[in-house]
Parts: sequence; C-alpha cells; structure tokens
Amino acid sequence: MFIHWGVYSHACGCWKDMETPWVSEWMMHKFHIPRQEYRELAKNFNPVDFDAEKWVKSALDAGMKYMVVTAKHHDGFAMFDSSYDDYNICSLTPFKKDVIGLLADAAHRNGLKFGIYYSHEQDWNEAGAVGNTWDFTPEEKTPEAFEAYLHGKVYHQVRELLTNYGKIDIIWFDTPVKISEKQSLELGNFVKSIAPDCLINSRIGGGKEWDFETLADNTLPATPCIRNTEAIGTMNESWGYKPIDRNYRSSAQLLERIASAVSHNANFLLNVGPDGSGKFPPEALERLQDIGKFLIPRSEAIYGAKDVGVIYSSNRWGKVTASKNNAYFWIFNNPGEVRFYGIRSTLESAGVLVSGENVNVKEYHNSEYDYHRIIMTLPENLPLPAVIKLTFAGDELDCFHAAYSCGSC
Ligand code: JFZ
Repeated sequence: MFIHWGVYSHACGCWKDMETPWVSEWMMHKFHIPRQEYRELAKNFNPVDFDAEKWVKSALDAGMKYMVVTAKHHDGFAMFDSSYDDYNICSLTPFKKDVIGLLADAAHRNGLKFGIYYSHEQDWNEAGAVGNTWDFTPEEKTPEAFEAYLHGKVYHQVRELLTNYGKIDIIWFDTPVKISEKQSLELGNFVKSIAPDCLINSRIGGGKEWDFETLADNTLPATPCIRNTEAIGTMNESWGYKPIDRNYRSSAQLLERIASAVSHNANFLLNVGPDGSGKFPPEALERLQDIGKFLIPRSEAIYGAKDVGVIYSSNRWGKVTASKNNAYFWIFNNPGEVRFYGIRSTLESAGVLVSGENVNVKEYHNSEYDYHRIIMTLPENLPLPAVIKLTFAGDELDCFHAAYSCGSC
C-alpha cells in the first residue's frame, strides 16, 4: 500500500475553489502558494480520525505485504516529529501526533513491512531545494545551496527516519532530476551506513542499480523484468486526496493491473490518498476489501509467483503467472476458448481456483517443431475475474521462451 497523505489532503487539493489539475499533492506548486500561506494551511491540519491500526489492517486485509507512507513530499512538510525545524505535524498542527511513528509501530506489531517515501530533491519550503521558484530567486538556487539543503535538511531527516522508528524496510526516494550521480551515491551510502537492510528504490538517482527499480507512475512492465521491479499506481487519478476525482478504476481493473505486474516479475504498490481527517475514501476502502477477498484465497497465484517463461503479447482474456510446476491463468474477459503456446511440460490437472470446478484443456505437443499448445474451454458462466490453475509434471515449468522472434534479436 502506497499512502500519499499531507497538508494537501486537508485542502482536498483545492485552492480558492480551484481543484489542482491532475494530482492534488502538487497544489502548492500549481498555484504558486507562498510558503507562509501554505504554512497557515498546515496549522489547521487536524486529522482527528486517523487510526494507524485501522490503516495497517486495511492493507493486510487487502493482501498487501508492505506499506510506503509519505514522510515528506515535495511541499517539505514533515509528517513526523523532526528536530530539523518546526515545519512538521507535531510542532505546527493541533494534531501534534507523530504519524510516521504511529504507523511504524502498528506495522511492526501486525507484521506489515514498513517503508518511507521521502522527496529528497524537491522541497517547496526550502530555498536551496528544487521546485519553489515563486518564493525564491534563481540566485538562491545555486548548486552550493542545493548541496547545503541536501546535507542539511535531507541528511538530518533521513537519519531521524532511519533511527527513530524501528526497522525501516524501504526508503522510497522521489524524482531525481538535478541531483548529481555523486550526490545520489553518497545519499544511498549514507542510508546503508545507518540501515544496511533498508531497501532503496531507483528514484534516488545516480544511475546505479539500487535495490529495486520503480517504474514510471501508473505504468506496467511490457515484458518480464530481469531486476527487482515495482510498478506503482493510483486507484483514481490523484495520489493525494482529491474528492472531485471520481475516476476510479474498478476492483477488477485494479486486480488486472496487479496480475499484470506479477506476470512480468514486478511488485505492485497500490496507492490510497486518505482525506484531511485521516480516513480512507469509501471508494478506496471498497476496492481494498474486494482485492483482499480475491487475492488472499488465491495466494499461490500471486505471492512468490512470476512470469510463465513464455514471452507472449498480452492477451485480451487476461494474464498468466507461474509458480513451481503450476501456471495460473487470470481470466478477466471470457473468450470461451483460450489457446496458449510454449509450455513443453505435460499437463496433469486443470481447475478453477477456490471453486475447484474442472476445466476442459486439450494439449498438443510436436517435438519436431518444438510446438506446444493448450486449448482451454472456459465454462460459459465462469464468474469473473477467475484464476485457472494448470498443474504440470515435474518441479518447474519447461517453456519455449519466445512467442515469436524476428530472428535478428
Ligand atoms: C512523483 C511525484 O511528483 C508525485 O506527486 C507522486 O508522489 C509520484 C508517486 O511521484 O511523480 C512522478 C515521478 C516520476 C515520474 C512521474 C511522476 N516518472 O518517472 O515518469
């Protein structure tokens, strides 16, 4: 579960009755809100309905294994008790509680891995940082000023986040544009010097292979990922709370995106944007419950699963994941018949996960042409989405790895 939560949530992404275009967490930047005015907004942020335990349980009940929460987004406002300055939820708001600390404790108690989102390059409250060109002049935004910001606020707060809240499993940096390769490498090494087991995502910058790659927002891998990869996505169109944004993907569409990521060896980090009182939007809660109800009884098809080994163009009917000697066909549209090629292993059984309903599958193998085909006839009334499990002989699937090849690659 990805969580974008901050002062912008309290404002519903609106400024003077204008909703922020696209993503609400960019409100201060879009409207060039002077930092003193934004600070006044922060002073009214009082999420009295915030319940860390409830958030963590919602994530676990949705079948999620880790949570990444915005500790400091681009607006520079810290959602934790930072001694760097008073621009944080404990010093500046009537709420005064350390949100990151409460969530970290709840996650640790309930067995949910815990990660922190930190905007290391953009900080619209700081002269030396990237982004705020309306309160600060270009003369204030020199490379030296950026270096001072980095070794000032960023190192100070990253150290606080990695030492004050128990085990931090991930530090999720965001958007390297101007930061130099050297600065990214130094920052990454600084993190590892404090928390060697804390995973760092690729958005720290620096080009090197950190612990995992974060794909661009709301994009999915088109072919199987070779390195550790995470896809990220929103339920509607905004990361931060934006009630006017009613454009939610359905639960089935979200499940298809999750299955698509896993079918190409990637994790999927699904976002929730809680409102200014600390509650999840009802549309998000509904989808989280649907996703958990579907994924958890079908755990074998998703957790630890990977690509089936056959590079195939994405099928209209759905996705395929694999684990050991099993292939899982995630059906989102029922074409009546599914033809799939490339699995050399001999089929042993086929059935609908959970219901156990048998599925008619014909297999055909021609070793002369290394030609292998299964034809699955789906029940007409198959409730969708569905996952059909095919079990093959042997410990692992033996597959013909390229659906097609131009011969020159
Ligand atoms: C960044 C943030 O600006 C945004 O507010 C949100 O937090 C998102 C998860 O991350 O937005 C990005 C960052 C990188 C890309 C696109 C949007 N990218 O690499 O295409």
